[in-house]
Amino acid sequence: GFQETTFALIKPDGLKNMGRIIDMILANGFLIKELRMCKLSLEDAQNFYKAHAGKPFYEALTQFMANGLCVAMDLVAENAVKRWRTLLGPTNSEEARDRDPSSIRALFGTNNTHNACHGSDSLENAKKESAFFFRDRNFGSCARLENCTLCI
Ligand code: YYY
Ligand code: MG
Repeated sequence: GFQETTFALIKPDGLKNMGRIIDMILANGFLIKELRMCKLSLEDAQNFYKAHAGKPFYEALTQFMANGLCVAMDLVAENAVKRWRTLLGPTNSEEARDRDPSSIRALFGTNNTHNACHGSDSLENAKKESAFFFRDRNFGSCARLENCTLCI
């Protein structure tokens, strides 16, 4: 099968479990192609979740996302989009604890808003979300890793 890249974000409530979350990412066979810690402005958070603008949870969600550090990652694997969302589990962490107790949201999330991590829902959105978080990435001649094959 083909390798694909999805976009993952550890949300502010997940940061304290960053090590355990990255352990699970690696144990499940993903490569981490890009990783950066960052803080979203409220405007960034509103833009990231613009598909949910107007919903009753939008205000609380965007305030929460802008209220601490996030960790943005590009994850590479076969069927990465689907496999990362499966590893995340259901959106609501309380529901995740019933339906998929070994999922990331079951283990590290709290409720329907504070759910530890984000995962893109399509390849198209993964490209858009990654482009936003890694927009100043140095394409082409990456000097960080010698003989690195990830930037092809
Ligand atoms: O893609 P996913 O994150 O699993 O769920 P979405 O339905 O796209 O919602 C995005 C984000 O919004 C979710 O991760 C938490 C928050 N949210 C919420 O606070 N309350 C809801 N009832 C639904 C979603
Ligand atoms: Mg979504």
